[in-house]
Amino acid sequence: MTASLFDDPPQPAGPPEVLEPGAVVLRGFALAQATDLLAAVQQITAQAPFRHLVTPGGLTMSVAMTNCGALGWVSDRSGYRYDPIDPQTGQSWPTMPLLFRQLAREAAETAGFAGFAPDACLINRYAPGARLSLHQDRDEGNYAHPIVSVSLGVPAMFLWGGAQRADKTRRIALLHGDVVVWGGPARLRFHGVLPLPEAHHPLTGAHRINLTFRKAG
Ligand code: MD3
Ligand code: FE
Repeated sequence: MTASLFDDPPQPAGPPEVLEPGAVVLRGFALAQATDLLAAVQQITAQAPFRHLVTPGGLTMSVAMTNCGALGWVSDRSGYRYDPIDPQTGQSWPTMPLLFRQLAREAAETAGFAGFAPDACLINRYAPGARLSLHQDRDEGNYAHPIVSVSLGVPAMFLWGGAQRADKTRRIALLHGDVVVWGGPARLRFHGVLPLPEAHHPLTGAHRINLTFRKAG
């Protein structure tokens, strides 16, 4: 095995890094909780398994998804929505663990968004080659609330665009334990994730797991 850019460097939680107003990267913010977060993801997926959703256009997403919290993000041929019921099981989504809620709240507060109380956590699982094309997150009720994202496992290259799909994009490496808060003027930026490289992480194997915390209701 050769050392590469994708190896985790020794990584203390760093100072908040402002990408642009409202977009704040907290390197290593979730590192100390990573094992507990992943154990909670396992509990959640025992009740609400990862699945590949179909877009309104009929394409199957390469990223596998599930949710916890009062609301879950789903897609099918009829559109995108937040739903209190998992359409696959007919049951409520698993409860959002306290650990998740506290981490999201603390990250948001560190980035300048005090009082963030998410009611939805979308959990994305990337296998090698899985990607997320450029999109905006526009299915939430109130864009005044930020979105908090937590990256775990294999590092990914995140694409950060502008207010229009055609705007120039920047590439930002998101590593195990990194947390990013997207609020204010950054909330409706186009963004995506490049195909996940073949790599191995001791806690997730070939996968990357991303948690995104939202106030959807
Ligand atoms: C910027 N997830 O679930 S996290 C998504 O890595 C999503 O799985 C990606 O985009 C992932 O919708 C990126 C970073 C992220 C999440 C939501 C945002 C950035 C955002 C919402 C608005 C602006
Ligand atoms: Fe998104």
